[in-house]
Amino acid sequence: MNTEITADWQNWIVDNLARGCVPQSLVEVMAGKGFDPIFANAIVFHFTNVSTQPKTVAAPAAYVAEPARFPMEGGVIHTHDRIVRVTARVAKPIVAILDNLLSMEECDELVRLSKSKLKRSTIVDPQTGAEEVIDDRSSYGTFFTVNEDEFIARLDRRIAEVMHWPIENGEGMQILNYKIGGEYKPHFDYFPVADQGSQVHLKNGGQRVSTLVMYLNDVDEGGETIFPELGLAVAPKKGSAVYFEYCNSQSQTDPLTLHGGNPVLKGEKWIATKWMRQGRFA
Ligand code: PD2
Ligand code: ZN
Repeated sequence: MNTEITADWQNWIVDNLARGCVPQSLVEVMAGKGFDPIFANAIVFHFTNVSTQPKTVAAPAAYVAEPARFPMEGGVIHTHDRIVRVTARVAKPIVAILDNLLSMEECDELVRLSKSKLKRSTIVDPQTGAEEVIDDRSSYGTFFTVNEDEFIARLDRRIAEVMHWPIENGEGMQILNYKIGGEYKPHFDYFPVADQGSQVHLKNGGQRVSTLVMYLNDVDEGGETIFPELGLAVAPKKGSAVYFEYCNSQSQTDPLTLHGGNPVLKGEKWIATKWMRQGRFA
């Protein structure tokens, strides 16, 4: 299936949007010509954000909020093996704080299994798509593959139930460790479609749609997960988690989900993160 876009196709999209064609109709034509529909969606909606009038500056198309995948009422989520409590929610963007997601023993086991495998964390270079080490992300991390063993499979199943999204759309669980001063400056977890470097990552499973950050220890001081647009700071608490979602059915992404990890001031910080994709992630 085609996930490359030539200059001719880009011109075709821009011209048709300028003529007033409905974006969805362009996606359908592209899908009929062999393009991956998720990719076609992302590209067409990217160009809806770009001015087609040379002398006017078009306001970017605002993110259109849709009904949440995550339940926006009720205090508990019954998973196959554990009752998880929802202790706080934000509606715009969709954010939820969860308690009792992992047991103390599960947190300790994830840390124990990861300790000897840690490597400096990377980010995706916006131009090339290559994984790069930068000062903005000073953690050490490692990944488990989905359903790697019985223990991880049980957690992956519980996490998918909490995120209300198929287990096979999830990337492998990532474990991160921050020492004193370690931080992750504010960023988006989704891949900006306008960045050339995003294209290679969008090919496998499409866009990221939601994130679950799980806290594996209590941090003595600092290390909060922050949402600067909301003025929200979530303090790490062993076994708890913060969930947020940011991609709608039109592949638009929600910039209000800008978030980061504050520097650790005392002690260290261990987290597990799960990212969900639009489609199956291989
Ligand atoms: O460590 C965190 O709290 C954090 C904050 C923001 C982790 C991530 N993002 C991430 O791994 O994407
Ligand atoms: Zn993040």
